[in-house]
Amino acid sequence: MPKQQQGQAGSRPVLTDTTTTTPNNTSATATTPAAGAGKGGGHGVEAWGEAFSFTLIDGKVSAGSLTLPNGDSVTLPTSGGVVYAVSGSDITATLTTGDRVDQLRFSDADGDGLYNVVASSHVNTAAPQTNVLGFSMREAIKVTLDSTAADVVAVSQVGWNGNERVLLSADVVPTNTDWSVSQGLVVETHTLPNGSTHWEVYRDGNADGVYTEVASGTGDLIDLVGVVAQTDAVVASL
Ligand SMILES: [Ca+2]
Ligand SMILES: [Ca+2]
Repeated sequence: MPKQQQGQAGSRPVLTDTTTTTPNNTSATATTPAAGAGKGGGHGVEAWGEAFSFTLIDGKVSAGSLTLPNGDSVTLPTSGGVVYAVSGSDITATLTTGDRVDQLRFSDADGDGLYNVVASSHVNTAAPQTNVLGFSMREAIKVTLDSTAADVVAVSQVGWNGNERVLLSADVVPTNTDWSVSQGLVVETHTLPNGSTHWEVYRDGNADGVYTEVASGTGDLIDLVGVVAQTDAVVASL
């Protein structure tokens, strides 16, 4: 496995998708958001390493930049809906649009003024999009919980056409994927060989046993109470 380091020019911050111009050396995957990007899809953000700088005035972010591997500097958006919050050595950038909330958390743990991305997330706050036949196109899984609803016993991925693929059962036990339940949500966590994590959160708002993906990200798991609140408005569609 090649190391995921500076060379991944195709990966850039999710938050720049809608608010900045595309860096001149991005590749075909440049606009791929963490959303539904598949296994490991969000790790590109972390792959930049300590490449982010911020200017703080009175404890607030007034400017930010990303230094590309070739030395060029890309200005990070500080308007257009992106909101920065500073907490200790962490800076969180949040972009809220009509159908999703994207967040990146930067950290400068060693205090050298350069930040890396330690977590990313996005929450789908709208009802799933449907295809021409009216079926949901959002990822959905059929989940069996144990008798106390405290643990996940079985999971299968269900397509709108009725196809099912077993992801977890007595016979199918993936070694790099953990399933858990919390706040009534089902959480799938993949751990890569390098120790980084990618997670997805599912909610069964209409209690039909099929959980719809409502959030995904990398690094520390998102606050699940917040995910519940952010998806309550469309709970019947999940
Ligand atoms: Ca640093
Ligand atoms: Ca459901």
